Amino acid sequence: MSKPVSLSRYLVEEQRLHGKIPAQLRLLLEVVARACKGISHAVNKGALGDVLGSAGSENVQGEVQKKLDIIANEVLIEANEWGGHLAAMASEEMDSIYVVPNRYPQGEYLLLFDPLDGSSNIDVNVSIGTIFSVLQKTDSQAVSEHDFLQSGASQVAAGYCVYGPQTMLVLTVGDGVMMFTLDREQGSFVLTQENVQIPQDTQEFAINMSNMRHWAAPVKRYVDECLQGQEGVRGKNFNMRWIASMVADVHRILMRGGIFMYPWDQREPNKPGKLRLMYEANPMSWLVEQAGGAATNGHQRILDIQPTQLHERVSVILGSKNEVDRVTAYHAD
Ligand code: AHM
Ligand code: MG
Repeated sequence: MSKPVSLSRYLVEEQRLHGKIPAQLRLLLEVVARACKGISHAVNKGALGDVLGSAGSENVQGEVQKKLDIIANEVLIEANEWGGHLAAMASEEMDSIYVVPNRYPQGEYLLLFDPLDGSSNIDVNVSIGTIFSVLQKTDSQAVSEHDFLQSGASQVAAGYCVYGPQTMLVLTVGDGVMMFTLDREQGSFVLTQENVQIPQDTQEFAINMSNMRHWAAPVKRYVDECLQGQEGVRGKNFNMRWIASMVADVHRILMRGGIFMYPWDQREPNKPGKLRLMYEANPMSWLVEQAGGAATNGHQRILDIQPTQLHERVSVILGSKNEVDRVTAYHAD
């Protein structure tokens, strides 16, 4: 059996052999991975570490923060602020950007994250995760929120770490999607799946069906047709999964295909969707595209959306290409 490849070795080889990533980006990704290891330890402790339950505060989106949301946010900031590779960070749990303090050198990268996605699953021992996206600052002015407002197509790295039965880090630097499993005895992430590919077709969809009465017609049509099964226009039966952790739902889709939707709905008609563009939809969309899938908001490729706000929301349809194309076409009809 060939020797296991660690995340560090993978990144060094991406830097050295393929010229894909600069040294500073490699360092950044190593630090993010280390932070995820720390979050994984906290998640695993659960009630024994007094990390479960609500923190009694709300984030900028008016959502109740869990203790682990705040712990994960702090772990990511503390790990990343001193290394000299970042100019600033942005997070689902912080109202505005976090500029690297003056006492540390400033680098050229911008890191965005949802420190703990799937918060409603924290206290019930179901998979949750950290999602991250890396951008590059485009000018030499003092860093501001404006620097972050780049489309997802400008990302230089993106990924997530899922805290499930195994802790896995899933990464792209634009050279395919790689999956690393945390070896707890060695304390390192080991490459366990290379060049992940999502099957183009699927018989599995993921959507919160309780919102069905609020959906727009194209989404209703698509799901109705799936539910009709073999007797309907699709001529095949569909299965449904909804974990309510985007990280876990996207992980399943990367592993075996499927379509994930969190579309616009009439509950809050002025919001484009529930999920956040810059630190949820963009990194996941890039991973899915790098694995041969597709990601749209029903009208356009998510990675082409020009953000106007840090915490902007978006409608999300992603996964197996032929299914995403079908739902997108229904929006055009
Ligand atoms: P969060 O970032 O506050 O955890 O919210 C995002 C999560 C996604 O992980 C998941 O797909 C969705 O919210 C579930 O929403 P719902 O509870 O409406 O099904
Ligand atoms: Mg989230």
